[in-house]
Amino acid sequence: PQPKYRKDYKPTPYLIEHVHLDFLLNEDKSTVKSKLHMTPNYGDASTPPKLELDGRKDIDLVSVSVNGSALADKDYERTDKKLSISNLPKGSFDLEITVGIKPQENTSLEGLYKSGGNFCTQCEAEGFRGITYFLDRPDVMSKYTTRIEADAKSYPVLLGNGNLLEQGCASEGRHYALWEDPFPKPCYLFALVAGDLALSEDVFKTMSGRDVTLRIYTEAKDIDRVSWAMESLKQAMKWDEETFGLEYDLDLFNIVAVSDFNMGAMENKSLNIFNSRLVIASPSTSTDLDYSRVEGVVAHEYFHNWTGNRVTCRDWFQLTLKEGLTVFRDQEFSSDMNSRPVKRIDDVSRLRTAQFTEDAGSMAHPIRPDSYIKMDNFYTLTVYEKGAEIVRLYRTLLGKDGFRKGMDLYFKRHDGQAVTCDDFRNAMADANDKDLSSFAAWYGQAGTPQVKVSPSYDASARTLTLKVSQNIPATPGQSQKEPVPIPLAVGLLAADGSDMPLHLQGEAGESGTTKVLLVEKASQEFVFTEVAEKPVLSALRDFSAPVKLQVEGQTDEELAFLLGHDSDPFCRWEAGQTLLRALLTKLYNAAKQQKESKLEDRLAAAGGVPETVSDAMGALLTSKELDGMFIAAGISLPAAAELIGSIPNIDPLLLHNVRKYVVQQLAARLRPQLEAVVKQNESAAGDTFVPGDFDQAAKRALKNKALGYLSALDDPRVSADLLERARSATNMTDQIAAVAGLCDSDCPERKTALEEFYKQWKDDSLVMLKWIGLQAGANVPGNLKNVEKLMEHPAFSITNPNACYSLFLSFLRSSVNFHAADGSGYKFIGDSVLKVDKINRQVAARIVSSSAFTALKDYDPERAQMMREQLSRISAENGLSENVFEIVSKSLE
Ligand code: BAL
Ligand code: ZN
Repeated sequence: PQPKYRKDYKPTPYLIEHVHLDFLLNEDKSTVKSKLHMTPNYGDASTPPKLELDGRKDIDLVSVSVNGSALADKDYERTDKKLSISNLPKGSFDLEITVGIKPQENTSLEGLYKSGGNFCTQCEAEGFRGITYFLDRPDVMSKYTTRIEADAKSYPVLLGNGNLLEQGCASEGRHYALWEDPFPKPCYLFALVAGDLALSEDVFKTMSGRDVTLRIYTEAKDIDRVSWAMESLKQAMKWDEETFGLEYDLDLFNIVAVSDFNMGAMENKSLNIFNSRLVIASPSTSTDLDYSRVEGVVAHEYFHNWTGNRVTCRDWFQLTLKEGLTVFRDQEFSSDMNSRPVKRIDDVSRLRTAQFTEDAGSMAHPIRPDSYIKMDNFYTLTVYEKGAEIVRLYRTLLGKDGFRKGMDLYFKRHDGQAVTCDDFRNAMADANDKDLSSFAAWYGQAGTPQVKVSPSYDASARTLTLKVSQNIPATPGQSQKEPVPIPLAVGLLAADGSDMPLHLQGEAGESGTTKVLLVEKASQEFVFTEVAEKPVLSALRDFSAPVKLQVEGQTDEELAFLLGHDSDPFCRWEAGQTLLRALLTKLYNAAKQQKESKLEDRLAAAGGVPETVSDAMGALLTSKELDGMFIAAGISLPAAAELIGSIPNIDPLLLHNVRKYVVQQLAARLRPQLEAVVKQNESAAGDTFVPGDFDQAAKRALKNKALGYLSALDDPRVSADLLERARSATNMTDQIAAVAGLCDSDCPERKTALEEFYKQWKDDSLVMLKWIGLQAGANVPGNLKNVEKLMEHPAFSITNPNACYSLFLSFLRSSVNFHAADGSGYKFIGDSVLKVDKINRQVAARIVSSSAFTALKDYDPERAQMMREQLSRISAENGLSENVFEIVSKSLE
């Protein structure tokens, strides 16, 4: 397969002003008739160029005509991927195409397919070409009308984009609906749904006083579990009006939940289609985390109506234009709805564990990639999460008002257009009269910048000098890197823990207590004056840029001090994490060096867990001033993924055992405090679960984190207590935490808890996903056999993406079993990728791209070799999808 390159972008020679689609949906074969009003976009060329429409080989072409005349064979040509038409008339013309497709056989879930007996679509990025031949690229924006016809009994609900124009009976028990979308859109935003669905309805009054009807559709059995999604939608609509002055533009907004969906959800114009796990929520079946995901994703898809739909991308290389910006917007929304510090910590943790890993692996790419084989492979953490961090840089530099001015100008200039990331940056720059051209480097370079800060205090001059340097490591295809502009927010703490006033040399006046330094060169110096005493540096406040920071000469005592006092919540949390990362690294290195004695003895000989660390964790655990959610995040150990890459040739099993040792040591030492915390945060009998109540959720988070620590003690009393909790829990957050606490140990309560959980929830497929995930991710040695058995279990279905993600992605997180020294875990994933690829290429690609196979160079040579063997085996497979091929071949380079 040939890659596509960003540099090769050319405008399309034809545009499509209007699209009329007529769907005749049937059980065996469905027919799609399209009538396209084509307009020339080729300038004054004397001969109209060839029209090349995208398609897929499973489309059955029935007829094609231009201006009402059927085309002769010589006028068109078909390949697996294209329909090329020549001898076209000059000027505008109508093109009519009729095709046959078989949605019921479409297991890729791209284009039109069936889920739970209902028809639905997923067209982003390039699924529309599986429905009919079309100019399947985002810079072709058209107005659509859609007629859908199907059997009235089996498919009573017929939904399309925009407004319902008419509906009625068709022949022989069939009915139809005609929809019109007044806003021009690219075909990736097209959607239809035909099915037997229940509906929940509400109304939102917009800021200009218009009533918008809001409808959520699900299978009938789930319809009483959509109130949280509806509430979240209304909050998001209100927030976007208040924050950005953005109002919804139609009188109807539909959300449909389907159970088979490759992604989380999709922002089709006025007809969002959602993976059911991101719509359906109830206290007994959903955790606090599930609730916050529903809130965030409902908002994200709604926000796309402006950032993505009204202003869309010129080409797919620009994906971060809409995704980075929309993730930033949903992060801000969730911060305003809940705890801002906790949201920031969660987002940074995710970025560091998953995006930093991606940025250092074989698939590393800039937020605006230069090339791809399959666009589906670039819906990545880099494009989404790092992209959101780059949008955040503008907000940090320009301030809230400056950022809003930039957004306003962006919409004023580009509403109704398909544009590029440069257009967004220019709007930010022009609205604020600033030169932001150096920010282009963030869009073009992969890799996580490493920033080193060396503070030195001169007592006699009362100055603090910060030497700051940056370095971006080489990534595949990019050996040389330019410095990027890095806003580095810093503060200085006095000995009493208070923030010192800041005076930056060369700037008049005081800069408050947090100063954003703009680091633009490979190395730079900044001097603070009038610094009355030797300060403790608080750097990268609020994680002001997506970089890895190292503060030279920082001691454990300083970190403990920052953990106790920093006014910046992110830096406070980060100080604890830095302490723990340093400890894990030190213990790992010690354990690695002397292999003779027992691991525990080796770790104890290396100093074990020092009191500085356990005291700091103990103080955090019992803090009265901090909320439970923050404390739970603060006492969590950094994920293994944060250390892989920073320790060469890592042995992941040894790292797992070192982490386990640290957890056990902390649990043993802090046991009385942990038990007290559990008691203090127990919910009172009769308490009702209130969705979105932060205080309640914070108590649960802290209690369950403490129980998690206690479970590491392998104490039969703790296991018995956890089993009792699993049985008596009144909400899923507590129930799943109790079962999870038992999952990594071989105690008898583990089996009982899992069996009882299954009996209780076997009829709820969303809860069963949790049950599958818990078992597949367990770190019990030899668990692979159970995971293989799970694949045969009725709760698992290989054609369902959620089930695959729960089983395979959870298994990838089991250090003990995925990284088993005999290579059995790697072989299992190799086999599974090949099996899934024959059914659903996007899911198969997601499994392999989430695996350590894409970062094999970070692992010990034996493991790296075994991973390579699996990659070679996959790449040799006949009929391998382009999706999997792209990831595997890059990982083998
Ligand atoms: N556009 C794909 C799904 C999402 O990011 O909203
Ligand atoms: Zn999105």
